[in-house]
Amino acid sequence: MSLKPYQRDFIEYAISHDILSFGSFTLKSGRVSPYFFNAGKFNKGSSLAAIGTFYASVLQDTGLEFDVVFGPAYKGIPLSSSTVIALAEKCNKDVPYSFNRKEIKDHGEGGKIVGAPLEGRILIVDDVITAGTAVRESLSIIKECGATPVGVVVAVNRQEKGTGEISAVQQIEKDYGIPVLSIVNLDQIIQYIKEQGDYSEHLKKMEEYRATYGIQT
Ligand code: OMP
Repeated sequence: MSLKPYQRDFIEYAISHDILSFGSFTLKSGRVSPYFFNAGKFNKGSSLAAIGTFYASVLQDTGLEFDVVFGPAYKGIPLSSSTVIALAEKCNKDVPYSFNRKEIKDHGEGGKIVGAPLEGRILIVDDVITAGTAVRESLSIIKECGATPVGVVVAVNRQEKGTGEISAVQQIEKDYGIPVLSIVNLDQIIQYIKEQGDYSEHLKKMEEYRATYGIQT
């Protein structure tokens, strides 16, 4: 399967800005990975504009319908805000958005959710799915508010096993009956590396990692 132009642009952007890097990284799950995607490095105006446009491209590509975008604290907050800006500016779609506080505020306006009320069909915008823990937390926040999650979009789907033999993404799709979209997945990153040849020293480690923690596709 060939990479779409926006997927290729995304991988090139992420590598050239050191957002996607290669080496040895211990993940939240305890797995030691030969690559890491650090969304915290979308740390200036032009980067936020770029990442918002990449998310908007996936959403346009898939045509998923939703009423409100939800950005989980912390990294999902700037990602979801830049996504709704890109949807308004590039797709003529003015979508409300909100995010959660990690700490409950008991004064002023109070509460856990900031921004638009979490009502109707909710799309989660987050950075990465590995074992799916972060996304499951967001799904329970949305359900607690009485709203309906209709999908998740992440920048990178690492295509790793969850607790069983199927991937964390497949498990979420099965448990919640919603699609999990991504700008790119691990297979597409590996495909890009193969095509370029520039990162060949990382290829073997990436493939070994996929063989250990990935799923059979
Ligand atoms: P899970 O909760 O296991 O799905 O891991 C996803 C979270 O891990 C992300 O929201 C990040 O906080 C972090 N992470 C990255 O940011 N980039 C990666 O490449 C891998 C991870 C990770 O620790 O798995």
